[in-house]
Amino acid sequence: MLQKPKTFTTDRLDSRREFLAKIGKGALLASLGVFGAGCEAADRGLLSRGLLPIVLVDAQEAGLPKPDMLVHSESPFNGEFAPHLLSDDVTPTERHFVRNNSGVPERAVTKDLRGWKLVIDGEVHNELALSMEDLLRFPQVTMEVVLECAGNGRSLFSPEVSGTPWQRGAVACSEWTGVRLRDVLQAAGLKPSATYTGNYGEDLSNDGSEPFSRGIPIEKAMDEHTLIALKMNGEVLPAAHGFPARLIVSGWIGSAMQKWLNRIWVRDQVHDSEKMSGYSYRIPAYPIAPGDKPPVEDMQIATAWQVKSLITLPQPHLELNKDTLIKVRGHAWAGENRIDKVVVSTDFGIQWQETQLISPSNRYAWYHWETELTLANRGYYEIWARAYDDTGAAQPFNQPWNPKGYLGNVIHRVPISIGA
Ligand SMILES: Nc1nc2c(c(=O)[nH]1)N[C@H]1C(S)=C(S)[C@@H](COP(=O)(O)O)O[C@H]1N2
Ligand SMILES: [Mo]
Repeated sequence: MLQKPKTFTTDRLDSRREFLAKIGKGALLASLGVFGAGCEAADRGLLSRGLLPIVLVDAQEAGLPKPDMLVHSESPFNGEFAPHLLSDDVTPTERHFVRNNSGVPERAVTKDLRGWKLVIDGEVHNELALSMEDLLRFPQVTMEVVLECAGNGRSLFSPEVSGTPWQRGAVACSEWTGVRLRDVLQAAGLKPSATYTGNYGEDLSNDGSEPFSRGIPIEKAMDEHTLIALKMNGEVLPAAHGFPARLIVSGWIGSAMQKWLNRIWVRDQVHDSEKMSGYSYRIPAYPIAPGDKPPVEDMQIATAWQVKSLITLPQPHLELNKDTLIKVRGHAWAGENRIDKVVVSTDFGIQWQETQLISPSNRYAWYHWETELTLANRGYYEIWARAYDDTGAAQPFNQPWNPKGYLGNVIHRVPISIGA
């Protein structure tokens, strides 16, 4: 049975209504610390119990959609970019996909930090409620990290699976700055029973459903590349990307990277929220026939991404001339592994040409690759790219199937034509 987290919506709404009725607005403001000192205890208690009103705003208020975005849904907002728009080595914020399970908290738009705390509780010796100033006192680190939705490539699954029909653009590699989660967990003092985190954000849904919450094993939480990010590409986090704080869990699927983070519940067991259970963010423990649904006990939690590449140049359906140099480039990444090589083919995978691989600025950023081709005959061609990682794994020619369309990494094919 799931122990009721303090931020459960039904609980929160009922208590908040009762609470407001009892004390009225003055006390509420006082509890926010607006009227000065002496409210710290009340503040901390109320916030960690989610008793303060959290307002979710719609996509427009959060500056969405971004220009040139392919929008899959407005509410909750989900949008991506075509691969040829993702050619930057470091993805600019205006080209980073957005994946929301619910609304954007109003605070993320107003940038009002009053009443915001990051609570660390559960299997720790000292429960913490950290303000932004507290977090800024920890050493700040910066790294480029690939962030990719587990469902990226879902539209390439056959038979079709339900969920946002991401094409190839629910991936980006921006620069993230913040505090190592490990430093914060060490400050809280992990008990030997600490096993897993349960991560919570402020984007609580209003319909009484369980909030979006996922977790990571303590070993991954203690990895030096797991961050509580406070900045993206040098600026405070944009509303859509989790202001004031989000997790960056390098190499792992995007859903592990909780946005609008306000609580890390250190648990003595694997986090068993709804989004950690059933078929959510879980994949079969063994290969299954396309369309099959294995029993739920054969599903395991999806963690790291697998080897993958993206062609960002040329743009699909371009018409080019024969015997001219065609520049081909893109990115490659491999979850927790390293990229070994990227090869390209223009004859449906019969012959392959190795590309020049450019190492990333730091571990967990994506690699870049480039090459030049010439085609001597007119006609229809596809440029295929295939990445290999340092374990010998490579991208498949056909997409292996799973019930929710996760971790799709089938090789990318870009059609072009060569004129007469
Ligand atoms: N609080 C919260 N965190 C969240 C989500 C969410 O809906 N709510 N979506 C997750 C998923 S599924 C992904 S892929 C990434 C997307 O991050 P981005 O919108 O910054 O690209 O955020 C993750 N963190
Ligand atoms: Mo995701």
